[in-house]
Amino acid sequence: PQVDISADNSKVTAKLPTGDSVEVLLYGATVISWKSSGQENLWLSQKAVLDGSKAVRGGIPIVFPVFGPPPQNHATSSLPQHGFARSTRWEYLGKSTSESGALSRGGDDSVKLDFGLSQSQLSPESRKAWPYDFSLVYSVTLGKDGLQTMLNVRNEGRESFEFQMLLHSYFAVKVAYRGRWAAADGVEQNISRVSISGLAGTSYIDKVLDATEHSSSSPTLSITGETDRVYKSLKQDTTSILQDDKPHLDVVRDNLTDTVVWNPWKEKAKAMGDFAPDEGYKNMVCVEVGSVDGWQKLEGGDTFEGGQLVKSHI
Ligand code: TA6
Repeated sequence: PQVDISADNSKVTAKLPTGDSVEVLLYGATVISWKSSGQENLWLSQKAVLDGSKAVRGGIPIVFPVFGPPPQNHATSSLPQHGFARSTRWEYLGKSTSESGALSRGGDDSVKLDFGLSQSQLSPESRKAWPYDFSLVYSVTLGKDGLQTMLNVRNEGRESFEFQMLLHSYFAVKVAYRGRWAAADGVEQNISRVSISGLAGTSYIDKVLDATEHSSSSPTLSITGETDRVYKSLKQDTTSILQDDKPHLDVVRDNLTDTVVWNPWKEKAKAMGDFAPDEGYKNMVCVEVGSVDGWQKLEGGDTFEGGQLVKSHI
């Protein structure tokens, strides 16, 4: 495996002998690219701001310590939506690689990149807004199974705190055709051929329908309009993105119980200044694993770890 840090020290890139690669901005420890079998699996807005002045519109932003607009009368009340992790510069802590054995011809090469964020790296306003002594280690591992991203949260203080976390993954929607991304049959390659499975048998909060609670009975969810659902306490650990009813990406939760499915659709996409092209909502879907229903409580000195393994079927 090969690991490079950009000349301006803003981005770390890792590449495997297979050609698979991952790119991580130190800003927000935001994964902005994950390529496997020569294809980009993540969606990144053409107007995504990548200079560290605003959370990235695309890739995998990290949501911590609060998901969504923070509640009133809570320790997170004065934090911005989705917390500070995605809009603070993390430290690159280093890499660990495993070389494949001569016989496996690169089959089990893998590379793990570690990033750190602790209270001392926060802006004064973030530290004031959420005055807890914490440290995060975010591990991004690229291997033959896919991309694993794990967040380790540690309470470095004596006072307990509560938090939510979520990986706000923007996945690219295309239809593979004999290994190539093409308009296989002239039909537009987009969200109309996508469905999401693995969400049945639980309840979800529908934020498009005024955050009302619904039961989720159908085995798959098609995206036919603005979609913003928080599926809670899912029993099984995998949410899959199907294209033409065939599994394309599996998003496997690790020690997390909730999955959010989001597509802004036409109007909301147009209304976001950093969302481009306007039609881009047809080529992306967010499947976001997290612990966002209620709060995780962490006692002083304790740690929590949760994340995802994303596997591509291409
Ligand atoms: O994950 C879905 C969501 O909470 C939506 O409600 C929408 O707000 C989206 O996140 C994007 O939020 P952002 O703060 O990145 O514009």
